Amino acid sequence: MKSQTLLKSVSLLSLLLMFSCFKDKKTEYASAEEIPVSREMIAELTAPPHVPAPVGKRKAKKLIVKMEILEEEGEITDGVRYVYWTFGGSVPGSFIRARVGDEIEFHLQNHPDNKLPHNIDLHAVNGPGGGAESSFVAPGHEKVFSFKVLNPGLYVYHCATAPVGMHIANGMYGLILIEPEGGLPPVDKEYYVMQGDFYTKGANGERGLQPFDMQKAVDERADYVVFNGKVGSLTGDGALTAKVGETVRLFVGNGGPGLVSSFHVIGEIFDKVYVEGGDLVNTNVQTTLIPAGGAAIVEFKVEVPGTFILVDHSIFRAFNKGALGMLKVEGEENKKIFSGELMDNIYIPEGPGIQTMPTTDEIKESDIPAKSFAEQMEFGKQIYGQTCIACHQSEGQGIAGAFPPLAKSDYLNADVDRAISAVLHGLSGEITVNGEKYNSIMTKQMISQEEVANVMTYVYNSWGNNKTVVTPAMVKKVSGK
Ligand code: HEC
Ligand SMILES: [Cu+2]
Repeated sequence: MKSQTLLKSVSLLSLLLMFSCFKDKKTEYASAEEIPVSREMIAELTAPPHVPAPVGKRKAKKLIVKMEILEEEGEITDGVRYVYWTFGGSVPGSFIRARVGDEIEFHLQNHPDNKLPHNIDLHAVNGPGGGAESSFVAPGHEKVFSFKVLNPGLYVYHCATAPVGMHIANGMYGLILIEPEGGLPPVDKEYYVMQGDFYTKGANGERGLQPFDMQKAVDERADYVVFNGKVGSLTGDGALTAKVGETVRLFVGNGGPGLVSSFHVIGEIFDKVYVEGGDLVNTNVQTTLIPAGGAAIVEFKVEVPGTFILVDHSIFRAFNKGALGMLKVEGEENKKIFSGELMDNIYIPEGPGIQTMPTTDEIKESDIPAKSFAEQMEFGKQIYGQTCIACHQSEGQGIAGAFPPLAKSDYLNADVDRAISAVLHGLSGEITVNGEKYNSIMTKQMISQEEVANVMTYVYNSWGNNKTVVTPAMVKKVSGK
């Protein structure tokens, strides 16, 4: 009896041994710590949305990273300036790409023109403060420390100098990717996207140089929530691109400092998500949570052409605070996968009869005509708040690269019939508003002619426009009915 149990446990043990041997075969070394480094190499660093070349099959190396800290003024949105503190001159900071087993010699350089000391905490480091203590560096100095890369994954790095929250809020964060031995499987397109929340003394859109607001940051009342440091960095000319049939990999980080991201791409499903940037791969995901100070790798194949919108699905952040980016996909339509609109049928719940469709083509009887300019403004403001605000924003400022401004819009002020037509019939194709090109679609607005007159009057008599009064008769003329 006894010998039998012994035999059993011995065979179990050898099985276990075999299994662990097999596991170790993959890396050849018992642990990442033992992977030897061959030569030295200067790390390629890239500004967002670009990433350095994949590590592929290269051997572990001594990788020299030279990161320069720059404090510099930039624009967070049109007319709103902000002093960013950056790793490498961009927000998020330069992307670092390494492999397991690399020995990273990190040079943190604080530019002599900077005003403050800084440091770096890399979540890819096994060591106190993630390197923060060893890298604390005054303006005009360079600190060097080194670490062995043990764990694969996508990691956040950030400044950890007091007040830590303020350094992060000003843009001091970025991503470091540690690829496993042999590299990640190749894909067609790779991009670097990182969310961050910003807190300014003035409200969202308030012009001029805006200082950081500590109290709002403590309360987590963000004025801006953005991808890649500013409103509109991934729209218009900054949009990400791909071709139909390609697989896109996004390295997505969240610098915070305060908010968690519900990362989503409108019109796509993530085929794969490396959850929290680690080894666990989830498949067929609609929205993935990215904690502040965390990351995820998402991958998806694009099947049809079009513009796919990247958002934080805490959706007011996307449409009102800036967390909106674009992926433009070109190529052949595939009607089998997505048909587009096939029909616009008349739907009558009570069955066919002598009912009429309320459309923009005729004035609804329920519309009470405005009796005065003041009433037109009041009704118009209501319509604006119900329909136009979602895209053109509360002060008519629009969203850079996506929705043109109505405030001080030269396009609007130049031609009233053309503007009325945009609302009545919709508008698409390239237009130029205040020197910026837009090439998007505004669908026709389902409001009556009376309402069009009111909302246009409101728009023309707000935000520095030319004070045209639009009458229902003018709308009727443009509608041709
Ligand atoms: C779903 C988003 C959306 C809504 C809602 C919307 N628009 Fe637009 N609007 C756009 C887009 C996009 C364009 C630019 C179209 C293009 O690129 O050709 C535009 C263009 C315009 C323009 C001409 C360009 C300019 O900036 O002067 C006017 C005027 C305008 N819209 C007025 C309105 C009014 C008034 C409403 C509400 C009744 C409204 N829009 C509702 C998206 C929208
Ligand atoms: Cu700092």
